[in-house]
Amino acid sequence: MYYSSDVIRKLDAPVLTRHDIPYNAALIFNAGVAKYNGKYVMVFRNDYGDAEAERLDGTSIGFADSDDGIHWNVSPKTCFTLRDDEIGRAYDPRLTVIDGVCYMCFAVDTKHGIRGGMAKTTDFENFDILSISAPDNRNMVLFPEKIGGNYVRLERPMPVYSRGKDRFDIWLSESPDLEFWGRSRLVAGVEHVPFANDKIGPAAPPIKTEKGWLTTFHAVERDESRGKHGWEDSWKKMYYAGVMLLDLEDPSKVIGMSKEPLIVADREFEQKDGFRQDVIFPGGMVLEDNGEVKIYYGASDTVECMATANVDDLLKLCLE
Ligand code: BMA
Repeated sequence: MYYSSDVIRKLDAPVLTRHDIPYNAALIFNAGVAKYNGKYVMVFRNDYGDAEAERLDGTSIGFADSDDGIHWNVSPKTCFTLRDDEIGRAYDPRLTVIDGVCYMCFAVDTKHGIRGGMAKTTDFENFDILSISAPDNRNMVLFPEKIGGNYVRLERPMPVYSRGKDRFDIWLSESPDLEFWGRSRLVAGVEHVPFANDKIGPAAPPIKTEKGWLTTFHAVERDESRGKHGWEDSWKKMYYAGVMLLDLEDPSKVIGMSKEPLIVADREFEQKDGFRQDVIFPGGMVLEDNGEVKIYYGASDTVECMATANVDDLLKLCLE
């Protein structure tokens, strides 16, 4: 049984729930957050339907902004939806700002597999899609600057044939233009994470520190003895957040990672309520000038939460 690390300070309540949304919303979670033009900006996943009846009808992405990163103003309309004959939905958005442009990575469910998409925007109303990967890949996060002349992203392909069900790992690819991606290499395998027995994947986009790129990741522990933990008949997975440090010049090299989870579902509303209980999924990490790191995470696939930690404490966890 794990608890959140001592370095983590959680807010007492979620920063965003379905009750804050001016349109149909059942589950609000797995948001991407960045600082942009003097404000905090958030894109969040909204699974809409009827939460009371535990029914979901579809997924959209909504937008909110904030002056302090805690209190959010939600836009009156959703900002991004993909749906056609082939594509079912876009979800789990992540944000990275490079040179005044906001890049949004997202997952795309299609009839022919799960793909990873990337788009750019400056106003959160108009999005240009730059690339959508081959299946099966998702959980993409873009680094906030070029490294060695190329854009770089972390990603999580799903190699079912060769790795067996759900033995998924964290990878990295490079691109000269955000459209063509290559030079792919492994960053960390699920077997390298002591608190995962199922799969791992990227979480929030990395932040730059003197010691390396600091980034959270999600780590999944499967427990076959678990029964009903949420809306479904059974939910056997627990999602923890971990933190790791990647080399500044070659971020496919892991300098170190936390030996225990960084954030665990240990609040009543993270463990006992919601669609899928015991799920923590960071999507945004903001480093403030005073060394505070704001970590935004979806909890129970139901609400969006925030915790803070000091950057030096996070680095220490990776280097211990
Ligand atoms: C993953 C994704 C996430 C979700 C998690 C737990 O496979 O669908 O969006 O948070 O499962 O349900």
